[in-house]
Amino acid sequence: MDNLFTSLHEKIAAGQRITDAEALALFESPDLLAIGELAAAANHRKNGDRVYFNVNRHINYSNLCVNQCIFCAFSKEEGEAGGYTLALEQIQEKAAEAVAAGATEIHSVGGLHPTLPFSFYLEMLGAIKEVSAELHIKAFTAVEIDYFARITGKSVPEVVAELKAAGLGSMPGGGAEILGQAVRDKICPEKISGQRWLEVTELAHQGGLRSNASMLFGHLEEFADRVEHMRLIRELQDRTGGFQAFIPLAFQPDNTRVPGAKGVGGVDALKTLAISRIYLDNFRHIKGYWVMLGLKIAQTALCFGVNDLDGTVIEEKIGHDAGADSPQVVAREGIIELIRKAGKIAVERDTLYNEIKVYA
Ligand code: V47
Ligand code: SF4
Repeated sequence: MDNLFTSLHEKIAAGQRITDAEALALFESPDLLAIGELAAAANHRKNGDRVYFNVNRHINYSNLCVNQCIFCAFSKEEGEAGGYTLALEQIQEKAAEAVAAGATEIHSVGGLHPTLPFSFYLEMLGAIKEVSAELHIKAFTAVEIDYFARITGKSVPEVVAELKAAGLGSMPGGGAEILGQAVRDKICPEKISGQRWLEVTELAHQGGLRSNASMLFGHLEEFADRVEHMRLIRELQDRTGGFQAFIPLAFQPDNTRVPGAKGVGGVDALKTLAISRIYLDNFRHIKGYWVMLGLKIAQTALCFGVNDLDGTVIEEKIGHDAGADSPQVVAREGIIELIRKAGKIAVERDTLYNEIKVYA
């Protein structure tokens, strides 16, 4: 084991890539602090002491979904109690609220809606831009983009071009879950395959959209599935360079149908974030999404290779419907405080990581 850490320290100092076998050995190692040290060193080479966040707002336009992923507590079937679809005016109200709170980004995703036409999504983008042309809209995962292509009969590049023309700025990283098909068959059998998620994302990058990549961990997957997932993501990033951040999402078990579901422990969360930092040498940013991690682990993760805390969020549904006990919103000052108390420099960024303000 000691040999593992000595050789990995050398690799990281030389900016070299670690292998799948080494990543797996890290997952199997009990030495959280040694893993954290490697990750912190890898992060420091890329980002120094800077930790990024943005001021944003989530708008989940609808929770109706034709899929039934067993880890999802957010989606409802048509006609089921609790199902909703926002009207364009409601979306505009939420966007206006975001602007008033100083937001630079709207993060918008929804289920795969049984009946809404593609024109709704184009109109939604236009309606948000009408509120403020300055707002960056990060919306629609690769799963939704694939669905739009299917309901319209258009190609993915056509769908991407139309969404861009209507105001889409970039794509969030959802829908990746675990890309390996054996796990997908168990947790989200109706969802597009991992291969298709990669293909749609590659086409979106080629069409000029940046995106993120997420990994849902802590359900039925093994460590080897996490490593395979990161390998597929790393390979795609080698081809396109279109990813901005990697986001390990800690599974929240309440109201889900994952057999034997338990929450993710702090050690597993920190280890997974740290290993992703070490393994994904071609990613500049690792995002600690505080909604799923909780604020305390998200802050601690800043000493374990994480350099981005996402945003102020406001009204998050996907994690909270599944029992996340983090707050609904953290104000700009709250995020800055978390970062400062971890001994780091808080930097407000826009969605594309242009620096807006450094809180020295
Ligand atoms: O794809 C669903 C996950 C994702 C649960 O790109 C769950 O900046 C935990 O991708 N427990 C959507 N996770 C969220 C997402 C995201 C969030 C923040 C920022 C960005 C970004 C992307 O949430 C889904 C799925 O993987 N999810 N159910 C659950 N029970
Ligand atoms: Fe639908 Fe997405 Fe939930 Fe799966 S994770 S059921 S695709 S909303």
